[in-house]
Amino acid sequence: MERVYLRPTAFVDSPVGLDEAAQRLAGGLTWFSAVEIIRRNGATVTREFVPVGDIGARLPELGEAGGIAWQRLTEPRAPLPLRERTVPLDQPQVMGIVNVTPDSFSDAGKLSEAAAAIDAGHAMAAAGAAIIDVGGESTRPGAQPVWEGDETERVTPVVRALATAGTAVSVDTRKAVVMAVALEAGAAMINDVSALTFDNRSAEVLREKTCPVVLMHHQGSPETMQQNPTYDGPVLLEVYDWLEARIEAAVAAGIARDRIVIDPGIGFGKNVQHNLELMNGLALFHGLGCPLLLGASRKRTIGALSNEAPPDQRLGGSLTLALKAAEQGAQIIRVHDVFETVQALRVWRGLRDAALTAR
Ligand code: 9MG
Repeated sequence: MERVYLRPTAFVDSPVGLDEAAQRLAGGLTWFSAVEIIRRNGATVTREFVPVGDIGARLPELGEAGGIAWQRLTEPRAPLPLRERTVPLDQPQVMGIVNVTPDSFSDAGKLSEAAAAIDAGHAMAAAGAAIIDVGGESTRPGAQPVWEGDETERVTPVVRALATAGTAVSVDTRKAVVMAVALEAGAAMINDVSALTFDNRSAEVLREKTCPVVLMHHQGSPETMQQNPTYDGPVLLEVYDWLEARIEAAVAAGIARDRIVIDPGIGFGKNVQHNLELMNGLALFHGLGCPLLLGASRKRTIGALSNEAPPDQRLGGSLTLALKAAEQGAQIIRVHDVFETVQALRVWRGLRDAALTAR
């Protein structure tokens, strides 16, 4: 059976003077003037570039799925409700990464790790992060799983302290127990890199709540995912279909679609070429109708393209990918270097505002 995908492309600085020739992407700060219509039938994939002004006439032949994708590409995303905060999604927002992973097993070590994580979270919020993502289990390639009791013990004090200070906190976990305890402690959002596939009790926990949840694409588990990842077809379409299926599964489990944030999962079961293809094609994912989160900060692809620079020397590449994501309408960008990313996005936004007003 043929599948149709619509990828917004040919981004323009401003729609002024273009009338119907440019469309605003998902109510954000970018406009696109062409669509790549991708058709996939088994192993056959065809691609065609169509000006936005001609899409209306082409919709009947694109079927119901094409019509729905077109509507989703162009309708604004609602602001993200995060307890007492509401984060607007008409511009890219920064999510700061706070890892609470121990290097000591003494009680003093645990306390100082929590204190350092809390300080880091406050500093990121002050630097302009709209959300702080707190994680107690590393999901890096090769990382070993952590017992849920340890993970809960690591993240809970950090979540409680940041939430009490009025910060919107997300919790990066694959485990239902950790989700439940963190939400009780004040977390406003769940970031599950397994997209609710790791723990079959997660959907049950989330069904009873109203918080947003990130469903991220991955292939394999952190221990093995980077051992020669392969895909049956174009990675962009494979990830799109997988995310669509996970959205449907979450909705069927009682999690409303408007609570779901999607993420293509850069580096999770992907080689460098896969990651770059996903970055180049990111705007496609708006066709799923959910806010789009992108996490590429300090990832290996950057090292691979810069003489194997270590993670702490990947700021330039991280900023490049953050801007690439913003350019394609990603609503949430997950980063380590909050101050620098916020600054980059503010300058990017200044450029866009100037393009809108200069005539
Ligand atoms: C926890 N974590 C590590 N990388 C990530 C990414 O790219 N996206 C999300 N949502 N979480 C991530």
